[in-house]
Amino acid sequence: MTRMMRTTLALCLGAMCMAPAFSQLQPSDAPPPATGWRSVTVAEGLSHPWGMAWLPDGRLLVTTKAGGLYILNGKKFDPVPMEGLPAVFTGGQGGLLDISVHPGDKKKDVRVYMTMATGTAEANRSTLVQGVFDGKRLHSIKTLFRVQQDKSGGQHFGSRLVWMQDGTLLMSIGDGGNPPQKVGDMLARDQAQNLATHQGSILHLTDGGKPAPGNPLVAKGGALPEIWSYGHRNIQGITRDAAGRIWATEHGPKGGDELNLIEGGQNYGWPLQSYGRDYRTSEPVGQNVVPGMTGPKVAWVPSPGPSGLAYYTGKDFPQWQGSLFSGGLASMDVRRIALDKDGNVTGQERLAIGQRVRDVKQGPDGRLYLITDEDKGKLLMLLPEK
Ligand SMILES: [Ca+2]
Repeated sequence: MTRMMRTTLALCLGAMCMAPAFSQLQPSDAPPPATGWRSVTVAEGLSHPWGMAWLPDGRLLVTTKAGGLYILNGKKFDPVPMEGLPAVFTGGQGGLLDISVHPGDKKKDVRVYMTMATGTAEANRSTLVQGVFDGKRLHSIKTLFRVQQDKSGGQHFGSRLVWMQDGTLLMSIGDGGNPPQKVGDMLARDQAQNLATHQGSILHLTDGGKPAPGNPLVAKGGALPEIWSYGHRNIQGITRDAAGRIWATEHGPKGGDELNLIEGGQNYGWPLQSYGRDYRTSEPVGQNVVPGMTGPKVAWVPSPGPSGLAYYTGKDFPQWQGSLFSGGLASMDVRRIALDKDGNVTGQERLAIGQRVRDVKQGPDGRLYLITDEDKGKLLMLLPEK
């Protein structure tokens, strides 16, 4: 009998066999290239586009970081942004951010939701705004939700939106910034573990911007009623898959960007659990694995800078159906993340784009679309290779 067999037997002599020592997630480097695709420019010229959403009539709305909302007519963006949008704070990563259309609005008047940084360099916060698009213009613009406390500086606002199957809304909020940035009397980073503030969390809201009923952390003393999950650093990609599961990508520190499977009530660890290192000290931030905290499904080292996340069900690429597509700012690519039916990551590939990818969405036509983060940003469409 070998030593290994004796060990295995010993593990089974108790009340039950212990589960095999769980395999720890290994960080992913840049994956191999995907083949069989090409990108085509649909339109271009918007300065640093950030988010995109399709109207029920098939037209596309695109936000720009500087605060403009543009509509794509045919192959050209209207040269003038829509009027009436609130002033946004555009310092650092701040600006007009994500956009989403109410999934229940199919006729002429549609509710349009936008996330943005509002305020000044000294006092700003992530904000959710709603307007009604009547086919030509946006009206009845109002603020639905504001993070309950100001911060200073231009780091880590989030902020992406995704609708759940029941018509409620998830909104991501960044942790507020890197040390020595503070929010209140605490390092901003540590606010991600503080359920009494919104920083570093995903919020679960009604379509009117109120706390969705039944949020799982409400029973925890002191948890703000909007918080759905926490321990996040800065989520800039979020989507829902065909099974209704929510996936989100977040920026880690230096290394340690993550893909997480989001479930209500879970603590995703930041800054106690991470695969990254502090920018200033290069020391690891937290531990790779912390009991009681939910670890990522993918940890990328080095950091691609993920922004925009789509779940693909289209016909152009049958072999890619059921995969996630994650835009990369620093990596200038899109990562295809293959999933099995149970939501396990089974592989990754890389689609090199050559420009910073800010958002990825599947259009109503089933095609994959990207926007690039440039002075003259492009709307790209992915097609099978000729
Ligand atoms: Ca984490």
